[in-house]
Amino acid sequence: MKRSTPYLAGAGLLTGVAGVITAQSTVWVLQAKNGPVDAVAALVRDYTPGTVAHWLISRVGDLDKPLLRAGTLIILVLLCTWIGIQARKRPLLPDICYFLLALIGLWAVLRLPDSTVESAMGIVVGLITWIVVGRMLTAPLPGPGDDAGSVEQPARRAFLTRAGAVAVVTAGIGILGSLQGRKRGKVERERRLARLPLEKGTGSVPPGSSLGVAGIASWRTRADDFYLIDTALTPPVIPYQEWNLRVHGMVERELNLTYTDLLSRTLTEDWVTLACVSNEVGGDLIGNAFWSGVLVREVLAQAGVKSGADAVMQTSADGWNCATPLSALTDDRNAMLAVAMNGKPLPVEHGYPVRMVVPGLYGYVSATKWLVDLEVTRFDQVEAYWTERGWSEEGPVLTQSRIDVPRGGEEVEVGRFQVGGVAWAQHTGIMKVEYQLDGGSWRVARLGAAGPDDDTWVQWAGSVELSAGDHTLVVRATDKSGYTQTSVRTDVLPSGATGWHQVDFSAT
Ligand SMILES: Nc1nc2c(c(=O)[nH]1)N[C@H]1C(S)=C(S)[C@@H](COP(=O)(O)O)O[C@H]1N2
Ligand SMILES: [Mo]
Repeated sequence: MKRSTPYLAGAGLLTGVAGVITAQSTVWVLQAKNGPVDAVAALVRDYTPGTVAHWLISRVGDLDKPLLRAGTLIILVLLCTWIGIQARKRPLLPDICYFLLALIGLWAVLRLPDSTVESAMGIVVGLITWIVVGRMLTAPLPGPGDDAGSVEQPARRAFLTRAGAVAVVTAGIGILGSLQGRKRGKVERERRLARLPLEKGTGSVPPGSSLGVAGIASWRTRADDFYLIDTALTPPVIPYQEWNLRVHGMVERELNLTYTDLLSRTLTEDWVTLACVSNEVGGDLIGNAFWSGVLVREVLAQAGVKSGADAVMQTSADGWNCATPLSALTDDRNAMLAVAMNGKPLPVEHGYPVRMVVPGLYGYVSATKWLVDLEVTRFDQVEAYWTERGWSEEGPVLTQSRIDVPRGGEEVEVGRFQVGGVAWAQHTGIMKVEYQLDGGSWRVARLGAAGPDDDTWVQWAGSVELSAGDHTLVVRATDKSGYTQTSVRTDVLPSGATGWHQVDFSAT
């Protein structure tokens, strides 16, 4: 045995462990099902011949699961140790082996029915860790051509420094990952068990809001399907007991509200369509949900807004902020501190425990998730996250319409064909939607019902007669202020995209 062998073995072992820890931490933090360790253990369980498995279980009783996990880990770590020993002799071997092991891991995860993309993310992170850490640790060690493979200073020092750093960093990641995972688990339990004092619960969908055309976005967006936009790498996880909202700035009385304070007030419940300013024409960064929460204007009235104020700076637990026109929070549009989405406590990703929902404004100036601070102020005294980055100060939602059927590039049958989609002008309301086939005359679409106060999108539908060949469908909406969407296409920056949505498709 060459004297470098123990070092290489150590490098392999440490690499193996580091990858398992980063992979598992990723899954903890993302709160995904089926971490890599358990998934591979399940794979081993399922492919162990029944008689052997039965015999083993009868021997070890209740310990079968911990032993299965430990056994899987020991085999993996032994393999990784061997990979380390081979690393300098066969330079390609480590990467190939890590790749194959990751493939097995991926298979183990994806074969389980309740796995998600997040479950697989752990494997990807683990593989990257293996490849990077494996190189880092073996690089300082002598290769086969070097002086009989003995490890002299400074190679030894370099190796030990790197190994120490890897050990400390991975231990840190593991501890943080498991803490974050545990906190998230606790919050998910608390969300599941919460009984909010909601009168209308999940809210009933207004009659006639759905036109029954297959392919149009469902009028109510399920929380799972609702678009997600934020700057948080991992969402803040805030148990409701720890949540607190400070209301301060240009007010007569500073307020500090707890979650229980909020729930003891009368809750407003309302359908509101939320949209992102970065939504391209035809894009899907928009969703409609039934929200429940406390009216912001009641909270502001209690605090007593001083004259001269025209803005409210909202800050999230993760430091993100936005400035909202005071008038939009105090007028009749029922801006709310929302605690529920579609009748359930807000999902963590959508701002649990409390977020702001303001009908008619884009999310980046209004819809703060994980909201913890409201400062009544003046626009000329503040700059917020997105306005600092070139987006406009005020963010009213622009009147827009989208074609959902047909999809771009779709091939449909010749003859009569139902087209449709959605249109929105939150808090103004959609008056009319028109569609145009192949540059012909504009035809008026059928409209579905909107939610109360016109704070929601509407579905639209129409029918066209299709000949064989390529076709183009265009849509435009007119809102209740009488404004018809301009055909001029503008970029989403700085205040939202304008222009008509157009879809090219063909009929055969
Ligand atoms: N804390 C926080 N809140 C935020 C954001 C953010 O980055 N951080 N993004 C905003 C933007 S740009 C939009 S469009 C909406 C999106 O809300 P959703 O992810 O629940 O759909 O949240 C808003 N609230
Ligand atoms: Mo957004």
